[in-house]
Amino acid sequence: SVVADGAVHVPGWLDGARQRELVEACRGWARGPVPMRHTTLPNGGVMSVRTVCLGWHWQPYRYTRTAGDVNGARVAPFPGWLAELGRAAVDEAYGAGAGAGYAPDTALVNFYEGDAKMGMHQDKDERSGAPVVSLSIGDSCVFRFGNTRTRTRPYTDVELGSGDLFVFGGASRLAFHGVPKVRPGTADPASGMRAGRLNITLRETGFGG
Ligand code: MD5
Ligand code: FE
Repeated sequence: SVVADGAVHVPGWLDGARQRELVEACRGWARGPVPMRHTTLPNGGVMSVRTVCLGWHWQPYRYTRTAGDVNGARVAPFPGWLAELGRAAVDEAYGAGAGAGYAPDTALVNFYEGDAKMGMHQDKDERSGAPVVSLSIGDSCVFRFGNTRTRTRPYTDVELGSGDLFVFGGASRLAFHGVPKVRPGTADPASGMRAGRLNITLRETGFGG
């Protein structure tokens, strides 16, 4: 369903087998070369989610090839099959053919465990206007989709479940958003997640090379 201009939610887009494949892949990426970790913010705060990146490493608030804030290693490459999945996702959300030129070069994998959440923020460290593709697996959550002006109301709360696709493009690309709550124990075991919520976002950094 269309939540706002350019923001499209497709519940249950990933089948169980695809979810389990992604969970397995994330388990591998979480081990290295850059281990999944809680990101420390410049103000000294520590994010409650744990994150691992592919292609480019996001450290607040820039993209680098090596994880200077973790272990200095170069991040794992962004796999071609994940870009292909991203193009299929954009086709699904915006219509056949819409994904043809989509060339994501980074993925942020966020793992929400316990009472992990994410405060309202904008994603504006990318230099590309291309959409962000978001895939959710495991426990369901409340996703708060806001506006481009403030981190407060008006916003719309959307329930995201396992296998859901959300694409944020156009006017919604720079909207404030966050995850105020994950619902513990709601993961379908068929997703491959025993506990917690996994979110994979595909992005174009616009940095090239
Ligand atoms: C999550 N992750 O569920 C979300 C999904 C992040 C993050 O917010 O930055 O890692 S991505 C949601 C998103 C991306 C770009 C634009 C908008 C939402 N939006 O306009 O609402 O872990
Ligand atoms: Fe975000």
